[in-house]
Amino acid sequence: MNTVCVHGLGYIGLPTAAMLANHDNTVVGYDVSDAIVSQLESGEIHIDEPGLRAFVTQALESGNLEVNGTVVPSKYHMICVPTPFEEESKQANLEYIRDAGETLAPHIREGDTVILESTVPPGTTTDVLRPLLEKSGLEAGSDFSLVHCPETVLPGNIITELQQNDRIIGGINDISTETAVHLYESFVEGDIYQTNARTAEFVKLIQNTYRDTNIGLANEIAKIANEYEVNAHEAIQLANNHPRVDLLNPGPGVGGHCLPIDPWFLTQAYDQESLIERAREVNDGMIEYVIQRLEEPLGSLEGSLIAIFGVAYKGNIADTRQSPGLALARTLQERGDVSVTLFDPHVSDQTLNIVSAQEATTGSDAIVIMTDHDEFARLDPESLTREMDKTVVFDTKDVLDQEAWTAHSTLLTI
Ligand code: SAJ
Repeated sequence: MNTVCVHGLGYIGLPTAAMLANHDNTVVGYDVSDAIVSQLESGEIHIDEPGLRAFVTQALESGNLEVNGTVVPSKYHMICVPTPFEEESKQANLEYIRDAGETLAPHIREGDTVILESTVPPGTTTDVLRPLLEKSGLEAGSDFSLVHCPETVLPGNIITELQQNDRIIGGINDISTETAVHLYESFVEGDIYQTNARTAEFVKLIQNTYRDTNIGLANEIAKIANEYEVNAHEAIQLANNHPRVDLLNPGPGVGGHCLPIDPWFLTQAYDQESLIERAREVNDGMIEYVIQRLEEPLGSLEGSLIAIFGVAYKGNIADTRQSPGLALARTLQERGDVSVTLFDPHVSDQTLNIVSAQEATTGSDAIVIMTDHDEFARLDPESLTREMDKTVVFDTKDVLDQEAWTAHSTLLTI
């Protein structure tokens, strides 16, 4: 049986710790936050993810998973801490990785393996983490193994993807890679590919950059389609029937904690102008585009009330990090004389003043659909538009029944 200490019990660390425990590894989940540790000890799960509560409970009840406020000696140490993005400098903030390295160093023993799962700029495992771990007096690659294995799971489907996705394991040498492969083989059903640490870091970033840039292209195409009075969603679907075309969907921008950030991690040390940065600008610029499109039927938005439907960063989840819906609300409010109301059937954040759909639309001039929650497809146009002042509806995610809504509103699509 492997012993594993998982450092950081967030969106990735907690499900991974439970996954390892549910596959016969002996796991200690460690977090610096006393609040998270005590919440988990009392059986409360602080992360909203389908199936996670039962999965973690199963791991805790089996006795294979314990949570702890201190690091324990283990054969494997897996670092799953956040790497925040510095908005001003467009650089990765590696403070939590450094803290994790400093905390872990005194506990490493000969023969142990340290795995970094956090998403990081290329070179972080060898240039930032390695020297901190070697403060232990042990040498990475000979005394202990050191590996980067990027997480690739999709929020909303984390448990399935943890098990089924392929994994890329990049050690600082072959022995490091092999010892980590042994651990991942205990639960991964996908293929495991072996490489070096820097390539593994790079691959993770290009996966998310590919997706972000593809969405950037779709958004640019949507703006051009609008000039030609072509429905962008229909055009893209038709284009994708070609065997070598695979465009993603346009929308009001790209949210979450990965796609809007990882392209910057990739290019932070690259000083040429890049397509990647341009795509980022296009995606961030979609909020202004949404506002411009609203101004076409409404004129100046001054004095208007806009009902924003969807403040989660994407459909059918409750996570609001880098959410386009909230970015739209902030931008409108910063303009001065525009009021907003928020409706989201998945988000229960007390700080946001989320109201019912009916309350959000009463007296409003426009509804803007900002996420593709399944519930939005079932909204009733007649009752929701009845109490509106002006009946503009902007469906940026192509979720509404166009015929039904056109009968009751001025319907805009992206
Ligand atoms: N979006 C669009 N159009 C699309 C698809 C998505 O505008 O066609 C928007 C969404 O609405 C959302 C944003 O993009 O605002 C991101 O959503 P997502 O579902 O594309 O991705 P994330 O951020 O939830 O998860 C991504 C995934 N990466 C890839 O698919 C390459 C996931 O597998 C990664 O593990 C995760 O980032 C991560 O942690 O890096």
